Amino acid sequence: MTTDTPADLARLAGRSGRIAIIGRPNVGKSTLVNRIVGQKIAITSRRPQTTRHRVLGIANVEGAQLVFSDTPGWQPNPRTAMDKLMNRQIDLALGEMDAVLMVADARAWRNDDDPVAEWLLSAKCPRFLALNKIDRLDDKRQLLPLLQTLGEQLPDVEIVPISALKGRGVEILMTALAEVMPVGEAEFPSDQVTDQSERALAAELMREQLMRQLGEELPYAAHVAITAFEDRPTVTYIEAEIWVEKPGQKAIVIGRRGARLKELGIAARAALEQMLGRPVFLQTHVRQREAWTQDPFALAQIELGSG
Ligand SMILES: Nc1nc2c(ncn2[C@@H]2O[C@H](COP(=O)(O)OP(=O)(O)OP(=O)(O)O)[C@@H](O)[C@H]2O)c(=O)[nH]1
Ligand SMILES: [Mg+2]
Repeated sequence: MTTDTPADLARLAGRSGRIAIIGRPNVGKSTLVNRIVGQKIAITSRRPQTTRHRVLGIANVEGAQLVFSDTPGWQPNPRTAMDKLMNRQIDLALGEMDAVLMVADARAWRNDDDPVAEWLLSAKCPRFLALNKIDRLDDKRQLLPLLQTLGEQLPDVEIVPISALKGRGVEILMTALAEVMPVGEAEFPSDQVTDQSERALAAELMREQLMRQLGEELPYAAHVAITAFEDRPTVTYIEAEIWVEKPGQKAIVIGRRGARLKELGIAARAALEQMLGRPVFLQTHVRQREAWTQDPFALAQIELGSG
């Protein structure tokens, strides 16, 4: 437990750096970034492989600036072009870090956590492991054996139990991270929370609804492109295209008599209005684009996070 007094915290002032967050899919990386930043800047869902490209989340703590790179879940055996794209996004985040933070599930260590832990151990900067979802443990004592084993297996890794969803342990983690940041000027203005444009975030919020509402039916290959984003006098006018690969997928997204698409639109509009703080008029179209996941131009758009 940290018991910092205000005088202790003063040592954090004037520090600034980047932290890469890595972990297998679905452990709560994006939930943690949203919690840290205090706003929804990264989409989350129950499904693995929700995050596709690196997103920066910027937080300021006691005069220190922490810039987190949220990354897609690590894929040990990338097969498709999309898998490879996602792993490249992790490399990108790791190339620019001052600390690396692995996230794992506090309930159980899994085999696919191992390659991520190996990466963590090979990093040349301060290393942290957040054991997430402690709110789901029936008894906190369940954590002790895991803490002991990991403590032995991961020397020089600071381990912090957290609940990204409930916010538990997150301040302790942030203070510990701030302490190892290099002294230097803040990279971003103190009111900036992400590097993504509102337009790119709009595409992501729409895709989040696809991931959440379509569950297993979702064509993994669905993509959202924003084709218009205009601030008009009383509303922000947004046009979005949902790309799918097969006619059957198009029918799923549209639903019976358009019911599914309508639900998606209602939920996405609410999320967009919350993000923008103003009314939104949203038009959505579904387009079938055969094999777009093989199209380098379409993939490049995703890679650049341009929606
Ligand atoms: N109970 C509980 N659930 C959590 C916690 N953190 C995240 N979750 C849930 O875990 C699921 C996955 O969360 P994400 O933040 O999307 O996970 P991710 O690691 O970013 O996943 P990918 O982007 O697919 O790699 C969501 O349903 C979250 O609500 C937590 O602390 N407690
Ligand atoms: Mg994610």
